[in-house]
Amino acid sequence: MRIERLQLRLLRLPLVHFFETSFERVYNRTFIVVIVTADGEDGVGECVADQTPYYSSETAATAWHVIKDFIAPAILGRTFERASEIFPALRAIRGHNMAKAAVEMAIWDAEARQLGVPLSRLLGGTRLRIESGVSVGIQDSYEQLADKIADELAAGYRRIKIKIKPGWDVDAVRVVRERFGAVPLMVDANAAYSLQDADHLAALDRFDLMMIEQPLDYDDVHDHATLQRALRTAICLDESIHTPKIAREAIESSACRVINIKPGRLGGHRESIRVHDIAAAHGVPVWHGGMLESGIGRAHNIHLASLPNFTLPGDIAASRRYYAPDLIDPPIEVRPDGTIPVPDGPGIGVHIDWDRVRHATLETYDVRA
Ligand code: OSB
Ligand code: MG
Repeated sequence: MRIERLQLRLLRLPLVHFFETSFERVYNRTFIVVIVTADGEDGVGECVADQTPYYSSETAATAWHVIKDFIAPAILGRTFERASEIFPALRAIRGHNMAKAAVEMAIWDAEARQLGVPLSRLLGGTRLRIESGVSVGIQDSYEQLADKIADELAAGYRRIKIKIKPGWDVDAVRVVRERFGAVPLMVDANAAYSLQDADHLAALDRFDLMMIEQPLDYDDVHDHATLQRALRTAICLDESIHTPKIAREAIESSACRVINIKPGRLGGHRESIRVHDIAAAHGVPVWHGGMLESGIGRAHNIHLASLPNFTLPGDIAASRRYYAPDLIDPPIEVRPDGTIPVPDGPGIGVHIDWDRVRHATLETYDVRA
């Protein structure tokens, strides 16, 4: 595959409902869509870097800069046998996994389209549908939280994750348990606590949660191992796991019993598969996270989540929870049984509505070999 052309589009889309984590409340998403042309075939990827550096150090602006000034020159005009060669070819660029992932994933899409196969086949996926869960943000009141969860359960979702932060944690979980009983439930703290909160977090143990996601610092492994020894509830790491090496260290030091895989955080599909395989070899289950992607990124996620060790429901939900309309038509829908079928057309297998993409575009960049 000769990499012939790379296009960037900076888009802004309003969210259907605001989304609040321990670090911020957002009402819209500003993100980059990448289109790579290889041997005459276009592939599309979405960059999950946000406007703010609060989830990770990358932002849409840093990703734009790194793709334009470093990634594009490193791959344009070069020939690769497979998309799996892209991440290693970018080794000289340290970090910037979200920027790398957007380009790498577009090239996986292009390769799958050239071969005329669904992306899931190329990635090694084994399932035809994936199990879907939802991530419910911090709300204005516990009543609003309970109302949202009631809607999600009625739609069929197979597990509920609620965001927590100091002041919105044990009581929020209690409200959910009292109202909804033994539904599969977990919490995500997005790094809002420290080891000094260990006793407070242990108060969550009696609610029989599936796991607590990233309670401690965004780059921490060691303190999570200490905390895991003090908790009955399983720890899942998200932010901390940005390389396969750290995934191995986290598993071997028992800092977590579950891993959240997000290809944006890891640098794309290749590195995600490596983390998936390391976890599988250690008997550690993984699930697929989400970053409020449009249908483009969401479609990539669905294909990746079809690999065998994604044994827990992920944060991959229907388009209508995020964007109305989505950038893809038809949108992604969840079946009443809480599953999403893996698209079976070539590549990511969804139809992009380019008029909607153009309408949401703030800025473009286009470069050829
Ligand atoms: O920590 O998983 C997270 C969204 C933005 C940033 C970080 C996270 C999230 C989510 C939302 O939890 C998942 C989704 O529905 O896309
Ligand atoms: Mg998370």
